[in-house]
Amino acid sequence: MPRFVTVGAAQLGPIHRDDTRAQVVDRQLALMHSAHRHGCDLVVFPELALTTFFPRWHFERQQDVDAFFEPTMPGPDTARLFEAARKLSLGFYLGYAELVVEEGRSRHFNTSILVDKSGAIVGKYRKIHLPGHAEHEPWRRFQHLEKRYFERGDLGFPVFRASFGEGGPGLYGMAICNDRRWPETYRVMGLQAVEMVLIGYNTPVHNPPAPEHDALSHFHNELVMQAGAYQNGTWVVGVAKAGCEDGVDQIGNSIIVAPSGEIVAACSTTGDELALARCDLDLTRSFKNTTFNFARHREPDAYRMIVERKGAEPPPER
Ligand code: CDV
Repeated sequence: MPRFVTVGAAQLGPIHRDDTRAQVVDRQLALMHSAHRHGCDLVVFPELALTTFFPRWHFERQQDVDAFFEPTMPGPDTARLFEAARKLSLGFYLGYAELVVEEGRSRHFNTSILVDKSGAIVGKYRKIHLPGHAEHEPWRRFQHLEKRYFERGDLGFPVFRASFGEGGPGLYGMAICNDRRWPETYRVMGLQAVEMVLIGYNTPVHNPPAPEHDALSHFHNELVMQAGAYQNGTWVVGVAKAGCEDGVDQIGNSIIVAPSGEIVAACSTTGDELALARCDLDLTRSFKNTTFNFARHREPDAYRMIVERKGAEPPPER
């Protein structure tokens, strides 16, 4: 029996610093209701989907940083999302800033969760590729202090077996924003036979260290997700928090990519918007079983440098 999942890319427009969690959750619920009316089984929200993208500011006091974090999930405001999941029989991916106390130590992660149609958390991922910088750099028009405010994720790139659509469970993975630019992200999940990778992001149009890339931001966004999908024979759903947020323009360009690498649905605004696709999880097979039959064609012995070496080193001069 074919396995179909109708997935909604639930793009959010800007969330400003003064917006409350309750206001944001209201907007997310409106997208969930719309997704339900359109027959979705699963909706994907962006990275850090409950607040403004706070790493753009340098805060002196930790309490000002912690105000953007969720110490519980579900929490007082987000509980309504889990209730809606149950009531509408609609799963969701949500990105948020996670504050957890472990062995008496506060830990901060840039996290996403996968929630099933019964409102249960069935997967968690903590962002591994943290871009930006750790110290205040006043020359920038805005900061990108992810390396200061978050620890590197400690859960690897797990793949979860979960049921959202018709015909049986599928294999789902998660990544967050900058992760989507790295082929290793998709390949580690590809090696677990992933069938759909869910990715939320916040991508400023302007890249302070390399402004010459600004005009290519949509091209690069599509390039990496289309390549990741095709090279691993998987669906990829990339979802933005878009528009002019607290004075910084962020790209939209939320897309759903088929295992062929083709974009099959896309948002066209930079506001709250839903793009959706009915995804046949078994479309992955013709890629996983032929060109990208890993067991047959990969040559891991020739790739050792990928895990043994971190930075690029030119060969010695003769
Ligand atoms: N939130 C992000 O990870 N943003 C990065 C920016 C800084 C380049 C991205 O890769 O989109």
